Amino acid sequence: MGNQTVRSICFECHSRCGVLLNLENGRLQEVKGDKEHPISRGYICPKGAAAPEIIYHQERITTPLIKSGKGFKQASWEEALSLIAENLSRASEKHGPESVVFGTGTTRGTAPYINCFLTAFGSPNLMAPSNMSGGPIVMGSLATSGFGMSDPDYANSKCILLWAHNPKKSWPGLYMNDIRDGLKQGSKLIVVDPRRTNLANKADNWLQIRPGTDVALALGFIHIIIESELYDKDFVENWTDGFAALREHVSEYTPQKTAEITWIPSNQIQDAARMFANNPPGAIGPGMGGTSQGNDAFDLNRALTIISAITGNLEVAGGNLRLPAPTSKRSCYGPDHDPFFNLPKDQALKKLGLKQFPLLQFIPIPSPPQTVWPAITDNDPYPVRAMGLFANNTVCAYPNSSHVRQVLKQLDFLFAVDYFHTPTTELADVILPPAHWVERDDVEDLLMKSYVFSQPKALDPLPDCRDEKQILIELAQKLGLKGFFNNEQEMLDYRLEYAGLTYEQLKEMGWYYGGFTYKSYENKGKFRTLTGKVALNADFLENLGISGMPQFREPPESPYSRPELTEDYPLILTTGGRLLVYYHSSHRNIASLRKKAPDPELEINPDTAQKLDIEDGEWVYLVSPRGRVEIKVSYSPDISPEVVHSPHGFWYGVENGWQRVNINMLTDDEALCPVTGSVPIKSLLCRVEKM
Ligand SMILES: Nc1nc2c(c(=O)[nH]1)N[C@H]1C(S)=C(S)[C@@H](COP(=O)(O)OP(=O)(O)OC[C@H]3O[C@@H](n4cnc5c(=O)[nH]c(N)nc54)[C@H](O)[C@@H]3O)O[C@H]1N2
Ligand SMILES: Nc1nc2c(c(=O)[nH]1)N[C@H]1C(S)=C(S)[C@@H](COP(=O)(O)OP(=O)(O)OC[C@H]3O[C@@H](n4cnc5c(=O)[nH]c(N)nc54)[C@H](O)[C@@H]3O)O[C@H]1N2
Ligand code: SF4
Ligand SMILES: [Mo]
Repeated sequence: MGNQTVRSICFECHSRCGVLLNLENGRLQEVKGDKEHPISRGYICPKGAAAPEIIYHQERITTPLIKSGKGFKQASWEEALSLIAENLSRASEKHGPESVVFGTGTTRGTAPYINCFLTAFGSPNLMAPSNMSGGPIVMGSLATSGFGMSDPDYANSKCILLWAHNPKKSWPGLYMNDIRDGLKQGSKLIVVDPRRTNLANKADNWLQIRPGTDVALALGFIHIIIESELYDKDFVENWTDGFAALREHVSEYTPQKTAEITWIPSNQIQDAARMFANNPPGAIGPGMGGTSQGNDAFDLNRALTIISAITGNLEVAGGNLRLPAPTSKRSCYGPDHDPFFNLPKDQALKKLGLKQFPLLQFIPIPSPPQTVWPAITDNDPYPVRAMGLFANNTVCAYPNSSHVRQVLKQLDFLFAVDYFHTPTTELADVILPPAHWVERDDVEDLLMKSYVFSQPKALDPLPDCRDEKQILIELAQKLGLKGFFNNEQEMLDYRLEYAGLTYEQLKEMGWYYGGFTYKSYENKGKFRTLTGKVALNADFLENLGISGMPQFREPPESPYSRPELTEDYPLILTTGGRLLVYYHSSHRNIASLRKKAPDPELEINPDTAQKLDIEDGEWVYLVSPRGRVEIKVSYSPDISPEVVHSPHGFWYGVENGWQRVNINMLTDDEALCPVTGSVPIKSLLCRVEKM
């Protein structure tokens, strides 16, 4: 077979870096960055380079498994899929198709096909972590400007504002070239983060915020920008509604009051707000997680969109661009997620989460996991009895892991599709082994850049592993579903319909670029909102019990909202700042990556640690009102004395690791954002105990 190189797209994370896959005698030897890729330009991170280790890992699941006693026994695909089909049919016959829920973790390619499957099956219930990931960004900006998410055009910006976002670790291939280009051309940099990250260290202004108080800071910014008359008067007059009400609303957020709430010195807040308004065009980067993980996540993303709008930065080069999404609603994040486009209305209205979060009827976001749990435990609003999980380590990913685990155990039937055993697959009745991204053809849209790439496979799946598209096709056949795809080709082409391409054509081209338009509202004469203008006061939401303007809410568990807890839990905990070498709970079993970050480390200010007589490198207990984990102390002068930070996703290699080192043992799943269902995992109370 000899040597061969296949040009493809890495899918170990969402950055979609271009890669060259070098094969020797049919075996993947090496992954290199592709210099010709328009965005990553040759960059590759250690996760991408580790693909051969992942594919040929001795722990990879390489055959279907069926639960047998306390363990699993190997099974044929025929047996495994028949068992799944039998159990899904049983649940559906007894309790209706809505009693079957499929879940995905962060989008890993299969989501659009899973939606189509659920439609054919008749269930409106796709569960995903969108409520703590991009969902609140989409909801907040759609409600304000009529477009769902935006591309921060850093490369052409004169002021880059990174808000709860550390792209050097989380989106290196996607954003770091742009940020470097922008900075090289003299762009200012403002970072809002409780930790002095590498980018915060380079910033003209680093605002070390008290976790969970971002809405107050954003309202403070708006106040300063308006009162200093630094807003774009033409834009505000011609293209926004509700300015007077907004001005009145933010009047209480004086620099003084904002400083008291956020613990950032008031002169610094004023400097930063003025810097952003005085250096157009300015681009705001909200990342995807940090601004979506609070009890006021909807309001934070509305407030950020308002800052962008009143400073004249919407849809201008160097500002925040509207995503044209070449694959439109067939993109992996597209509204094809939504039963309202697909199912009869009475069935769509059964979507879990609608009862608690009525806005989900108008803005298509999958069901928040926390709205699925009561259906499993209490038949509320109706029974959910069977579940299929694709690429989701549910137990470790979602807040309050002991609760999540208890809930999953109450299902009649659970199947999971994963490369490796996890604390979640352990609970499954059937486990199916998927093909790795190197082993599957796929369509990878890079929404933020208006690109869609082909991801041609370089290898066939290991003998008894299967492409998830194929798994869905075979399951649909077993269930006798009408209207689902017949082959993978149809599925790939379906994704590209809006781009007017077939997968074969895209493969020839490598990628398709949809381009951006600036100020599209001028041509159209309107924004895609109810009034045709940017809603600075979205009073139409008041019918749904949602305030027209962003409101700061004190985090549900903070020194001010729960002062009685502070004696036992004196520190503020924020979780989940990304580590470059890991994707969520994955990759801990990959030796080359684990070597780089072997232990979960608690970032703590040395002054705080010393007062507790705790040394650098010491293992301690970290305790919240919900539980206790073990963690290794890492002294960091870059975090304030009242705050500590823990990464998420650790469990592997530690006996009962999901319980002992998984930070979601401490997080809360009850105090949700009332509009989006977001969970406040960036701001909790905790204490550190010596072991
Ligand atoms: N390597 C790697 N990359 C990833 C992922 C991964 O697991 N690993 N996950 C991907 C996914 S699904 C997502 S959603 C994105 C997330 O992407 P981002 O949300 O951009 O995540 P981070 O880059 O870690 O940035 C979050 C920053 O917010 C700061 N922060 C913590 N609490 C607060 C707060 O209360 N206020 C403010 N202003 N800042 C706060 C943290 O210190 C951290 O530096 O990352 C994606 N990229
Ligand atoms: N405390 C805290 N918790 C958090 C966060 C935080 O910041 N703090 N961030 C949250 C966010 S933003 C998100 S998006 C969620 C993410 O949650 P998840 O996406 O569920 O994250 P993972 O733990 O990586 O679980 C993914 C599983 O999918 C498997 N896998 C990887 N690729 C594939 C594939 O192509 N096919 C299949 N079938 N399996 C695959 C991996 O082996 C892994 O076991 O976590 C959330 N959890
Ligand atoms: S940043 Fe790393 S893991 Fe993510 S796509 Fe690029 S190479 Fe792959
Ligand atoms: Mo996410």
